[in-house]
Amino acid sequence: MREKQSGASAELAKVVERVWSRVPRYRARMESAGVTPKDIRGIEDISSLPFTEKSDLRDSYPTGMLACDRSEVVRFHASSGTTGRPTVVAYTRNDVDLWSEAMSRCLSTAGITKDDVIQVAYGYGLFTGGLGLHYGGERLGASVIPASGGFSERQLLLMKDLGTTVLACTPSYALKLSEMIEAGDLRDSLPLRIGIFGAEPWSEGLRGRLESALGITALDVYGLSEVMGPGVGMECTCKNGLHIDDEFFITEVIDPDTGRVLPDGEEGELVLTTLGKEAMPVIRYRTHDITRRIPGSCACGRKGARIARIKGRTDDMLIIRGVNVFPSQVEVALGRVPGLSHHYYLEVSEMEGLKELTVVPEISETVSEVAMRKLQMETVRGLHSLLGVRVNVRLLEPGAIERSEGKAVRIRRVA
Ligand code: DLL
Repeated sequence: MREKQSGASAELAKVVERVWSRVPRYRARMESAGVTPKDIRGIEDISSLPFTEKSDLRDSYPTGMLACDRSEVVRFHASSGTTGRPTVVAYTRNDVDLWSEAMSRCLSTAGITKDDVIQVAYGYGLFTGGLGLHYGGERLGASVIPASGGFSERQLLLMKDLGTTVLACTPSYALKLSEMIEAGDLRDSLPLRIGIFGAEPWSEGLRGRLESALGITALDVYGLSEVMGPGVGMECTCKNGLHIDDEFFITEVIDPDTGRVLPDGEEGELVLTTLGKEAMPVIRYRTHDITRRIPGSCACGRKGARIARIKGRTDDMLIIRGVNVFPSQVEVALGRVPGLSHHYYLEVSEMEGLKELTVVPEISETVSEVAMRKLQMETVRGLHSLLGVRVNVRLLEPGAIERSEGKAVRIRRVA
């Protein structure tokens, strides 16, 4: 453990030196904070370093943050974001190798072995999900099916004919596939055993739904393109937080308003520093994802940092009549109301500067008008007691919400 610590300290010093000498934006930021690489003697010095923001990457579009020679780049990915230019990220050959290793370790953490058949139904392309899972699976020696997202009938055919044991996709797409599997009564013909679900927030309620519909262990995988892609955090079968490999990442949780580092156990914004990356290392990258570091060690015996399931993003937080509301809390509340289907979205309107929230869930089967009214009341009550604020509810008939094949769009803004 001591050795590993000092290894991480040396790696931190290396990455700081690398960006200082190669990326003018990092150097300028560090100079104005009065820090030089010499000041970084160990991990404990990390808090003297300035934060990095997504806007740093966006403003240096496309490759202003490169910390290697342009000719050493072997791959680009990009995340679209909701507005403006995409954020481009780059990888050297060693970076792709490191990513494959990190992802492969995550798959092992999930209990996957070389004997598994992994169907990767995350999108392939600029999004890091498909290729990230793909390379990790191959590194592990498993058989990988690069199905990508969509073409759901074909997904089911591949699952059956190639004997898929691991399904990797967004939880919302897994929900769509699980409905098709149920409708076609196909479960018994599929050897599925594990789901690797992530790229968007999801709840324990949805985990239960997917596990029972698919007869699998459903595990949470976390990552973001600016830091690497999928493979930053992974749940083990204890399902008690996501393990983060401290050979590759340093994790901190900060108060998003003040930037103060919070003690383990306290909820705040996750900040990540990469170790070993060459093309686009990040120093104290503000993810805007809300979580906490879980103190103590996991029952599985793995050492290193563990974070709680991501609760949401600071920028997805809605303030409804003064109360902070996250889409993930809505999902938790809806999951507790029998008769709802796990498909939902939030409609946000604004009147005279005040936000109004309408929660729009889908019911799981058509019911009488009386039963519908009862369901409506239960949903309103359930949301009120969990969120602490009264919100509007509009129930939709089964199948009314379009099924997502990638990340679900949960928030719809209406005039
Ligand atoms: O979503 C990488 C990924 C692919 C992760 C496949 C897991 C599986 P981006 O498109 O850059 O990268 O989006 C990153 O998605 O900052 C979180 O807000 C959210 N996110 C990712 N994983 C989870 C998760 C990929 N397990 C952003 N739970 C992140 C909640 C997640 N949110």
